[in-house]
Amino acid sequence: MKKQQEKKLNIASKVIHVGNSADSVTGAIIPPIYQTSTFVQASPGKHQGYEYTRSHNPTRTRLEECLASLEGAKHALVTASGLSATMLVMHAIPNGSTIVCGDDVYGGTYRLFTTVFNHMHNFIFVDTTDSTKLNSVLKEHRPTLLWLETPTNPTLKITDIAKTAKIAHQYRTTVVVDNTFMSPYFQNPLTLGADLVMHSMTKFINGHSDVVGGALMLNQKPLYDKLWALQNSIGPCQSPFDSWLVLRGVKTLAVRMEAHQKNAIKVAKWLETHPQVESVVYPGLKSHPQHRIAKKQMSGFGGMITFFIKGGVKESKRFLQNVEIFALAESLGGVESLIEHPAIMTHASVPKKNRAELGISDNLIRLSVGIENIDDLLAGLTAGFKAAKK
Ligand code: P1T
Repeated sequence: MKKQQEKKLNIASKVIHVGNSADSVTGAIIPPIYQTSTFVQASPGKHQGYEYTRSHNPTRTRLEECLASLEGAKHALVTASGLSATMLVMHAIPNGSTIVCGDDVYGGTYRLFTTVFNHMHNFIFVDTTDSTKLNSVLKEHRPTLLWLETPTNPTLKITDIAKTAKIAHQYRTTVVVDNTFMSPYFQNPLTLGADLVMHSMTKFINGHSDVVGGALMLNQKPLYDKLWALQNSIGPCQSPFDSWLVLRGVKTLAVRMEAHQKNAIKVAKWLETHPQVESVVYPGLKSHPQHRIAKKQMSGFGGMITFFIKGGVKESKRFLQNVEIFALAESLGGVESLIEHPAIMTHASVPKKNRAELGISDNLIRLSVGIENIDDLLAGLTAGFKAAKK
């Protein structure tokens, strides 16, 4: 598809058509999986653009074309996991860089920064929703990078991307946004002023809980070239089959995100009135502290909900062991509803003291609301609440 034609498409059409043109050799409507490690050359150095799958693979190229278009980016790089995408960014900046990072990020990102890249860079964790505090930290440290996750995992705090990018750029700080929770369907950080977008494709982009993958989308060619060279040198590339599965999964991103959101709004409102619930955090609720910013920068509120059950770890565990339909598992963003306990599961690597400061308490439960029937979901949650009361 021509770039001009592609740009005019709505995202619901882009997910289906960009990177998905029919196979030029056979006419197959579905692109082939180039399940190959290497490519035959006519003479040394004379090839058709592909040499070795760690460097490039035609199936992955198609996915990269599609993903770049979804985030309105010139370039996309697909990686073996979300964390390996983050790793490439850490290697792309000079040794000894200062990175200011949101204080509530996915536990694995926190672990990567504080136990692996702490030997290479200096990390400062701040509440990025507090723009006055953030401004003074940026002014004092003039960091190379600002790492934002918005909404955050798991407390769903929202940072004003446009406002924050403007402040950060005054100090020549590159702004990265982990856009995993919203997916490119509900939020496009590059258009809001960010420099680099990172995704765990494992989640909403693929949407079917059968692939682990990551992606980086950006406009700056020199940074893209550096990231690609690092990927080629270090090796965290995605397999052709996994890229093909994501190309297939992403086609329904628009309908899935609408369905996730429709169910999540109903679940969040239902939880708000439930006698066994202390409080509910969902960007679409008026009670969310950054609901106004959410409405401004996101075109929807997504499928992630965090709530505090009345009681402590005992009630949480009884609820989680007895809830129906929702599967007790790490991860999110698949068509099936998932539920988990961040303090014990996804954020166990965040020190207890930090968890307490962030409000990741023993009665905090995170839901990834799937696209099943809403009545079945509410009945499944009711089973958990009944058991928690006993
Ligand atoms: O799992 P991986 O594809 O490597 O992506 C890591 C990652 C990065 N950023 C965010 C916001 C994430 O939520 C994740 C992975 N998160 C989970 C596995 C989870 O259950 O929260």
